[in-house]
Amino acid sequence: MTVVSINRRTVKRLALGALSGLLAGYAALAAAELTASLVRPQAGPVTVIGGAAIDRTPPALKDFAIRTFGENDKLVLQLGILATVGLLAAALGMTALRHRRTGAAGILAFGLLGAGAALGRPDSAGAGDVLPSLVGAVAGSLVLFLLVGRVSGLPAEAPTEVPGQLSVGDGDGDGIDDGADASPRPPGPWNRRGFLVAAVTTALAATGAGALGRSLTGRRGRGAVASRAAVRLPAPASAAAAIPSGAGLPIPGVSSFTTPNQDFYRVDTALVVPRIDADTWSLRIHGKGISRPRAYSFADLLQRPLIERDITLTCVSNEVGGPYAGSARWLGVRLSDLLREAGARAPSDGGRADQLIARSVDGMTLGTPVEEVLDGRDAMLALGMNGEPLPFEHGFPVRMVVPGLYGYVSACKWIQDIELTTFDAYDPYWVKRGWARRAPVKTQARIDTPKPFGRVPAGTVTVAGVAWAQHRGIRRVEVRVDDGPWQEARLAEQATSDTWRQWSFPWPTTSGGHHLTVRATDGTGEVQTERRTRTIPDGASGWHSVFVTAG
Ligand SMILES: Nc1nc2c(c(=O)[nH]1)N[C@H]1C(S)=C(S)[C@@H](COP(=O)(O)O)O[C@H]1N2
Ligand SMILES: [Mo]
Repeated sequence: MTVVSINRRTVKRLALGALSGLLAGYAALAAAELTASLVRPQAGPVTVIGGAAIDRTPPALKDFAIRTFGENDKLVLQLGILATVGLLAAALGMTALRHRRTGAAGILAFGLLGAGAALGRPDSAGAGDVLPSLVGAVAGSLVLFLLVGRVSGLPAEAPTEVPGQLSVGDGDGDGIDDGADASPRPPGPWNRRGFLVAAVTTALAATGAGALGRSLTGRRGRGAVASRAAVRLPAPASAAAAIPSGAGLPIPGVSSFTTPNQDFYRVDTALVVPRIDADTWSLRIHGKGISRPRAYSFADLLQRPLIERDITLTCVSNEVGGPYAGSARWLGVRLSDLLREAGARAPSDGGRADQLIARSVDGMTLGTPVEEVLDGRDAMLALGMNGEPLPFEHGFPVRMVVPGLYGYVSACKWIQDIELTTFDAYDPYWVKRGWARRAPVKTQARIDTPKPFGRVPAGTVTVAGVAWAQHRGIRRVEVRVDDGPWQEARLAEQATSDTWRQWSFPWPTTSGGHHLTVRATDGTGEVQTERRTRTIPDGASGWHSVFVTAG
């Protein structure tokens, strides 16, 4: 026996150990997802660990992820978790070659971690949530135990392969060394066929379990899909003002005045989009100063007089020039009506509560100033978005929309509870993570065209984009070429002060590279600040600038 062949044998053993680990990990996840489909899809280990990871992500890393992966951030996170699980499983598989019980126990330990994460989720439905992780771990450790048992016949060092030798194992007749790791014993023969059969069986069974789980989960959401399909949105009692024909400029590359639902940006922490059956949904309103707490069904809200408004929504995580802004026509119930009926009063009117906490079915909490909700602006519980029921991604059946405030302090999707409290008494989700308690939208102008580092032809080029300062409106937009003077851009008509406003600027180019910079002035006359700030704690500020080459 040469050194080379010993190494090759060792490598083969390790590879088979790693493969056993990977298959065990795969079986564990598949069994877990199947169990989750029966218990609660959101309780699956990848989802709960992903959720726990999101909750613990430092703001800087979250911003990096949003910047780098955009709306694929959740996909990247899930792939990262799968890759980590794969690596750990392979390592446990190799460990199990020598210490079979340790390997299997390792998988069980990860199952306990998953179960702990499941219990710690804010939307945890209780003890049943631990089942997916635990069932998965038991399945995984059994698979590992079994597969590694078949590999143990392949010796790492001793050249004991004797054709026709009978299985020796540990004497219990299964040819498997399943205990007393320390005491050396003659290994059984390498059972290639046995391993192969077990490995393929595991892979097939896991794939089947996973597919079954996915289809059961899909079926679970069917009630919600049907309830959404059955929604007939009534005509509003107070229709939105017609959008002036001059509000949308016919310039290629400019964000359309109304953002179609399928293009609307999405920012949330939900790894699984909640699919709520509108027929069983209800919303509770209670808390400080609410003398008549009550619950509303979806039908209750639909029967009320509805308002329809064009409102632009912006995310606090939007970088200067970033994509997280969109405008839609929302249909909903005036939130101030519901609150006043329940007995609420604005702090300026002697009300004791200054913060409204909105809670979603997935455990998210958002804190909105009560004063703003009651100050006459069109704060609403939206049921419709651009003429259809809310898409699931955007909060079906009901979400909040408050003009002028960043989404994280106002726009609760999948809302199920409204509680009046004080800023002193309670910090919602993002505030606990370092973001500001109060966050009115900052004035921003964005160059949509030309694109950064683009090439433009010689002659006059149309520079254009959108500007927003929700609830204050946009009074002026100016463009600067390189270090030249500020020149006034042409403004599209303003629909309302709650929507963004398009602008354009004819730029007579000179050949070469140029910096184009834009700034807006809001309806109060305040010029957008040049001072660059990060998104945290209360939104990015500074001027948007693009570099383009002309000629
Ligand atoms: N339940 C829930 N609601 C939420 C969030 C969330 O993570 N969960 N994110 C908020 C944030 S940060 C923003 S900017 C808006 C985005 O709404 P959209 O995804 O419909 O554009 O939703 C808000 N509502
Ligand atoms: Mo946001």
